[in-house]
Amino acid sequence: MCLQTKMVCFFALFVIFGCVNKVWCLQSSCGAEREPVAPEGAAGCGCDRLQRVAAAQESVEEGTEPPDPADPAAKYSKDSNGAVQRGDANELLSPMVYISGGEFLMGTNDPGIPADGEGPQRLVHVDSFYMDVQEVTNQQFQSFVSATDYVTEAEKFGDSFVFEGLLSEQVKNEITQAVAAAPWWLPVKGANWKHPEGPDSNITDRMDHPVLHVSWADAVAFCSWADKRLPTEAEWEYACRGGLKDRLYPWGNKLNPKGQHYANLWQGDFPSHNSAEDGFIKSSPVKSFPANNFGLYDMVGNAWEWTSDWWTVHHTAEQKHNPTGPPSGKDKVKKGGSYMCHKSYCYRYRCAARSQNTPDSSASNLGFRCVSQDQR
Ligand SMILES: *[C@@H]1O[C@H](CO)[C@@H](O)[C@H](O)[C@H]1NC(C)=O
Ligand SMILES: [Ca+2]
Ligand SMILES: [Ca+2]
Repeated sequence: MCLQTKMVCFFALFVIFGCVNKVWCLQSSCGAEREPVAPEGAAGCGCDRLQRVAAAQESVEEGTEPPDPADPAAKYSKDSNGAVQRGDANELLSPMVYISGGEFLMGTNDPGIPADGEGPQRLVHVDSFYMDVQEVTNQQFQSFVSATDYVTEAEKFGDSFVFEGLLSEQVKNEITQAVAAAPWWLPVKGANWKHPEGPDSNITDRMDHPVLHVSWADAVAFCSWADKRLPTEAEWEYACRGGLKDRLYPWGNKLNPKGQHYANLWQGDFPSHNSAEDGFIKSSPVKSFPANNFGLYDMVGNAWEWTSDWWTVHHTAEQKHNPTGPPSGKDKVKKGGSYMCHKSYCYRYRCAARSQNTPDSSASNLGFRCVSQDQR
């Protein structure tokens, strides 16, 4: 029933690794029918409810290494891993732009999805920083892995979430346990950054696309290796807005100025029909759409982007200086929406929009970019 058009499902998705034979155990429930343009708390593109419940060590399948609990930032930082040659990789790292610090209005008093904690609007100051002009690409992540032998969490867990519409019939047929309330998200064995739609897929033709299926710790490890870090949510949003005040998108308030597409989103009906009017059914090469005023590409759309902040929906109008989010939490904040976002289900391709995932989550529409205090 959840597949019926114009029905938005509430669902919670718990992936429990402690089950017999590490079966994916899923609980879900559907809410009542809702107005599709006001999808508060909705699954959206299913973007926000995917989560792994961290595996207890003994429940991990035999022969599988449990995820490394060590701080990935410490393990892969330049200081602690001085033997790693970054010289060659340096040329492959993303160019960065200088983001001159200042004040901006963070969040919105006219939230598209109130349950996400988009408001209230508050005056925020961020110091200057540098930001990757693009999402981290497969090519760049490949150079990191080559230099460090890093293994992502999805590779350790042995699976990752893939949007059903991207899967081959063969892969789909092998998945016995679908997510009832979110049939478009499937846990696919062998899906990871090198195999975005499962073992029968690869990234050979996608080296300039954003790396996907990376957990928060994977993103932190990459940025540390590059001598960078993840942006705070405030830095990310300040950068997204590109100096424009209180606008919806990085380029203004109109989604398609002059009939042009400014981001890789979803056109058509989600999740059944993707017309790909913007040219792309799934991820696109980075920089396929115009940059904002700061020279940043794909801030909304293409891949969701991890930030360093823990998730909370409780904000005040109080002025803030370089906010870093709550000191702890369960989920990390991600920003910008993805190629799966459509207004009816995931109106989250706005600068003020936000969503969350547990740090060990990975999916076929979630990536990141890095920032740094100094020029890299
Ligand atoms: C990658 O996938 C394409 C089809 O998507 C296939 O033609 C090609 O052989 C694959 N390459 C490798 C190295 O597996
Ligand atoms: Ca698209
Ligand atoms: Ca993006």
